[in-house]
Amino acid sequence: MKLSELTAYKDIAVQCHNFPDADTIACGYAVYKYLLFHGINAKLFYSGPKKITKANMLIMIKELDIPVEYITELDHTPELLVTVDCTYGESNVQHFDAKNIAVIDHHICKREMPPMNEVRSNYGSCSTIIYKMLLDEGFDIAGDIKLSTALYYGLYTDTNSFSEISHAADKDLRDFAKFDPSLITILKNSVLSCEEMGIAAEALNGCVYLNDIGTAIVEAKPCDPNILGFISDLLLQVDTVSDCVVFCRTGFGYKLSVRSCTNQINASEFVKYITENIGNGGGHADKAGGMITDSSSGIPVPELIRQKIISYFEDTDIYHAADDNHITGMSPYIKLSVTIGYIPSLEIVPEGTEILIRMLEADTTLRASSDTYLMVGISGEVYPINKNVFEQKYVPCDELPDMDQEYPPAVIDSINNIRIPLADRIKGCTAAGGAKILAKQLTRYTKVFTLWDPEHYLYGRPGDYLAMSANDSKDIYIVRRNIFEKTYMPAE
Ligand SMILES: [Mn+2]
Repeated sequence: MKLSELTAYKDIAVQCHNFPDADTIACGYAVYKYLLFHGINAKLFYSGPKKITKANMLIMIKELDIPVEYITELDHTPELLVTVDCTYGESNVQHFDAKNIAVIDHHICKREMPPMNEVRSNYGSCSTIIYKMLLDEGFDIAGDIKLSTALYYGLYTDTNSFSEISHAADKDLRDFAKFDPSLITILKNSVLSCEEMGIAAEALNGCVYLNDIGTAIVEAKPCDPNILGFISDLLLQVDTVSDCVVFCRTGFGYKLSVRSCTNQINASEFVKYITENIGNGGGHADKAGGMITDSSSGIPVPELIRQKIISYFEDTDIYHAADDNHITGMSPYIKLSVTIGYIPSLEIVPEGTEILIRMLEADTTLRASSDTYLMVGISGEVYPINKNVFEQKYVPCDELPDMDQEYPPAVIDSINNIRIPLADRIKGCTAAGGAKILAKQLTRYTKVFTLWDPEHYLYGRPGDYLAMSANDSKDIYIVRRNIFEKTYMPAE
């Protein structure tokens, strides 16, 4: 959906979820401002059993002049009702009749959606979705410090002070919003109430320590999600705890905060495992967060979380490449010659400029030089390559690579702080095919600590491939299923 589709209507109401948080209020404000810019005076509101009382929310609304109203009924049925950071019909959104519905949300929802919807469940905040939708309309938030501050704070609070950010689009909002720093400082320091500190204390008293696997589990009473991050950061400092999962019920289901201080467990992938098919999650190797929004299995969610934590340890095979791994059942495959992308770094920025490469899952930095080329793989992953190595391994071609990208890669010029999309600059090249490997499809979750990076593991899910160099049985690694199937074929 595009935001401009909303402007076909003139009588519009924008609804935030019940018990509003900063993200839903920021999103409502952004849609309100966008519509106002197009001459439409929308009604911005929230409903539910209770008016906002939290200090940070009251300050945000007052200082940013957000015209949000608390209502229990609408005086007429609007032509269009837009729900932001929530989905029409869900239990955390008070029901109002409307002639047409639009939904903008980042929570996974299995309900049937109205035709007008924009749901990106792997974004850390709904504010990020609206930020990107506004950019797509050429509506630059940089000129509106109040709106920028609102969206920035919406992302900040939904990602546990940015520590649980995973998506590249979230990083764009974090890095490019021109916010009001003194207001953000005030908001950051008025987020918890004395009651919530009591909830933290009570939750810590109820902590379950699974000493054989080094995991601590805590269920807190419903509270501000910031409390979860606070508890999990504290728990990780316990000598016997190497990872922890802290969660509480919210209006949407359950919110989780996960931490790890061991290289055996990547917190982001751990929370993705726990929430797989019932919610969403992500973040970094050490800090991550998630939501469980579907509790239709019949098992109470706290019990489900405990079961998933146990099965995560039981269902995973671990290989250390340096050990002798007697892997059986592998078959020979041949590498195909496929078209991928490349760009000489000097075609993006002048010599010597430090650039940050932003792709879906990670940022990397490098300095532009005549020797440095960027390669763009079939999943949109970007990595640097030395010009000489490039010329030995690849041949430029006229064809352009066929890439399906959820986040088209961009580089950020660190000196000027500008974002440069790469899509139009990518050229095609082909690698010589014919290399042989051995591989087998995984039936279990698998971690591989490779020879070249024993500190971090590669993670494979059932369906992905475990691969081994044909002439070195210690050179083992994981290839994701979609990449494997595009780049290898069974050898005769
Ligand atoms: Mn949100």
